[in-house]
Amino acid sequence: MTTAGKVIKCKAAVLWEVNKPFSIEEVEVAPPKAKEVRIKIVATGICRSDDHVVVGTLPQRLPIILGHEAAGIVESIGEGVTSVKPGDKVIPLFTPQCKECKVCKHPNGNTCIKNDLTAGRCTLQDGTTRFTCRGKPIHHFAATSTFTEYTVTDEISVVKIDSSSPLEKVCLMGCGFTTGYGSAVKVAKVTPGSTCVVFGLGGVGLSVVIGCKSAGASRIIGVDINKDKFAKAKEVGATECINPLDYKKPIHDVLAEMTDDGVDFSFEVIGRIDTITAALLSCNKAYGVCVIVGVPPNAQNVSINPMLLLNGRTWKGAVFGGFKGRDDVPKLVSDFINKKFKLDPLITHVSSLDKINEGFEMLRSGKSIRTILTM
Ligand code: COD
Ligand code: ZN
Repeated sequence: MTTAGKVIKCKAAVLWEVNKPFSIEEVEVAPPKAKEVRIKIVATGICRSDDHVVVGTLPQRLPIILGHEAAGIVESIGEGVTSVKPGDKVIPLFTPQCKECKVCKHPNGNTCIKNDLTAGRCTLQDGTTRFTCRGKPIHHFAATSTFTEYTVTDEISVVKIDSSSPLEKVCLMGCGFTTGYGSAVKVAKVTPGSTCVVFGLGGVGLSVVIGCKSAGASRIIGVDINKDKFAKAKEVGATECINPLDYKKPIHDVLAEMTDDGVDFSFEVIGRIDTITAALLSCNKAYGVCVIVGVPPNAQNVSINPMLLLNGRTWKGAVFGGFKGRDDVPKLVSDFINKKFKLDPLITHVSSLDKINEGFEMLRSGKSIRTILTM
């Protein structure tokens, strides 16, 4: 029996209030309107940014269905949708690609003006939601909302991927992997033989390490205050790892000594003011490139002496690894299928949507890299 055109009742994890656990609810998912796509979510990862909403440091409109790192299968499409069809394997995109705005038309821009991360409307493009629970409309997160068996996205926020893709792995291409890997290969443009330092060895930081390695860096130094992250970092390509808590000196001084005056490429993948400054100071003052991947909660400001840049350093930042979602994600998925890199080391836990709260606890305690929830 076809579900197209009908409301689908399914299970979803709803966040009703900040600092409260998710509640597993039956939700109603309305059919897609014009230029929208309804997707059966197969697998979704838990990312730190979802937790930022739970703890209130990334304010969103509540109640909401979070989740933005997923893969699924198109269930039905609205009028005028041409890029995907029912049965296609897809990845929802928290950074859309409308292909019409000034940013999309620029070869180097990827933050499409239609993204909801900065707009914060927590709806689809038409300003309304497709979720209802207990008679109330439920908001969308970053136009993706993947902690649910079915979701609806705008066509600009979804991309078709290879039909042979293992969805329970390539879901990581929806955020963590792409964000980290692209920060190294596309944003920093890491060069063969270079020295890199990565601050923060969570799922995104490890993906930066994978990117540095695949770009041919000869030395990749991982920095984390949790030494339990070091084994995994070395498994994916870090040549050495250091813990700032083991040193009396500032960590950028330690790195300067280790690397004869600073690395070629440094990455901040934590989202803290102090480590953003340390990462900038860790790259060589004449030619170093520092990329900010993490964002400090509540829009805190960083203050620096302009002299830090005057000698020639480059300071950059990007979301989603600088990649254009609809153009680049299918290519990354193909690279994965062709064994250019592995995703398995990033997946430490596999669980079900019902166990979402345990999955978040695991992230908060530092025990997991990525927990994948399967539906
Ligand atoms: N010094 C060194 N390491 C530290 C410190 C510190 N002071 N504090 C924490 N760490 C380590 C932790 O032990 C942990 O290993 C790592 O830093 C952080 O990892 P996770 O698992 O918490 O986070 P990730 O890898 O899932 O995500 C990190 C981001 C920085 C990408 C994320 O939190 C963020 O800031 N996102 C906003 C930017 C963005 O691109 N958003 C779009 C959707 S995600
Ligand atoms: Zn994320």
